Amino acid sequence: MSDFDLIVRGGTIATASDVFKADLGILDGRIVQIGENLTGAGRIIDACGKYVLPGGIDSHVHVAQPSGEGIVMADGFESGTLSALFGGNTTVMPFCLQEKGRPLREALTAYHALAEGNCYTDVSFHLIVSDASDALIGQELPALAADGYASFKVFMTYEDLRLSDADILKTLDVARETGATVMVHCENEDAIRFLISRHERAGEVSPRAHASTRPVAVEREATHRALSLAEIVDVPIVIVHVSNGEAMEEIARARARGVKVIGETCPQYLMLTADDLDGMDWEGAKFVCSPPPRDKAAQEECWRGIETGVFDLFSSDHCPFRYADEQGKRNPRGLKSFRHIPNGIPGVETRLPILFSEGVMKGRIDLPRFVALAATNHAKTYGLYPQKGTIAIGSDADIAIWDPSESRTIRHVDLHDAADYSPYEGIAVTGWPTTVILGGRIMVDEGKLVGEKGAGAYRPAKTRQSRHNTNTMEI
Ligand code: DUC
Ligand code: ZN
Ligand code: ZN
Repeated sequence: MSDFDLIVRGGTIATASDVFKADLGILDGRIVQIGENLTGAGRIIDACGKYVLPGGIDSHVHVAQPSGEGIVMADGFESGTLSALFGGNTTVMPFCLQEKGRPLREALTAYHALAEGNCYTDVSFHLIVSDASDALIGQELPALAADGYASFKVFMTYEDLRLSDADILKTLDVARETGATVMVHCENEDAIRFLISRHERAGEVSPRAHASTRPVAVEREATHRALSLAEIVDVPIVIVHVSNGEAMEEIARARARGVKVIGETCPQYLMLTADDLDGMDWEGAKFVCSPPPRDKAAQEECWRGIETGVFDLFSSDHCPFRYADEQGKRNPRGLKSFRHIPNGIPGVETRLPILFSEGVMKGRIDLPRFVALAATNHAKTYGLYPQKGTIAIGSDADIAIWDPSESRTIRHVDLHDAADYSPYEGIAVTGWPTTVILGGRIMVDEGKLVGEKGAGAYRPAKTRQSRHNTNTMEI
């Protein structure tokens, strides 16, 4: 009988703190040995010349999310997690949206049914609070947090989703009581409405106006307000999809005051600018997301945030809509005004290759920082650590083997999502995750899918309270 089911031999292993050469011994889905010259396995993977990294965790992904009348999100769990897998991820965290006036449990039952048997990666869910009713705040959220749904997203924008400051305070307070984590989308809806009216009156309705009606000040003000509300309640907070240096300054200032804040940025704020929304024939719609991409200077500021630790999380905010589709970007109302173009862009498969190529290969960050931004910090922030997000004895054998010499040009035809374009089309990258292992099962072998749909499963998350009780870590 073999000692291991699988050995990964001869690779350079990196965690968020160390880089070393060793073999990994995997048994029953977990890492059981890290050592030299391991032998005795049913299967041995030769990882010489490769990096052996924790499987990526993308903690900001939208799949199968109701997106308004006549609009359909391109990915469900099957294509969304397949695409994530090929991009070196082994866990993704999508959002379960509460329908207004309805219990969240109802939406969760339906969301679980969509995920069940369809996932290529593991999944864990965030909850979107769209209606902070007394029942939700008083009973549902505390019970759900204890049941493994330990993160709530609130919006300061979108007419049908935004919460008042009073409702955000209530949600933050439940998070404080239960040890859940609140993620905030920071943009001032009233200011956006004002600017949209002004643009429409002037006949400015093309996709470019999406960026002009959501300027930096809209995000900066809301970021400041969200941080102040968290400070008042005295609870940690995650500021998601930060796009620019002014919002970063708010985060740094709040930290200096003692607020526990986790900052997240995304590939679109490193690789795109508002000029991309200027494309001919409405092509700019392909880049409509919120907050919008800014300018070259903001890209540099976001890189500085990645290098210096303003950001702990690098997520895709994968939110896919097809372009040439009446239920997507080119829906009939969206062709008349930018404000009906669904917000969001695909990117779950390209997140890590972009960060690796632009970050590690260009010398902006080292391998441990890459691992922290790609996986470890997501697991720590959202209560999945140390089962997920690291290479350690006892952790799930979720591993991405990267070939640092593999050069590719990003082309949507090579990707696995169900959108019909990539906003990163034509970008050259060096380094790609060529083999991906989920819970000890080889899912992608040298670029070929060998694993099965349904190999991925739902994983409950721990609240901060239960993390303290079990001595697991936060960032
Ligand atoms: N917010 C997100 O987090 N994702 C896509 C769209 C949005 O507004
Ligand atoms: Zn958002
Ligand atoms: Zn999002």
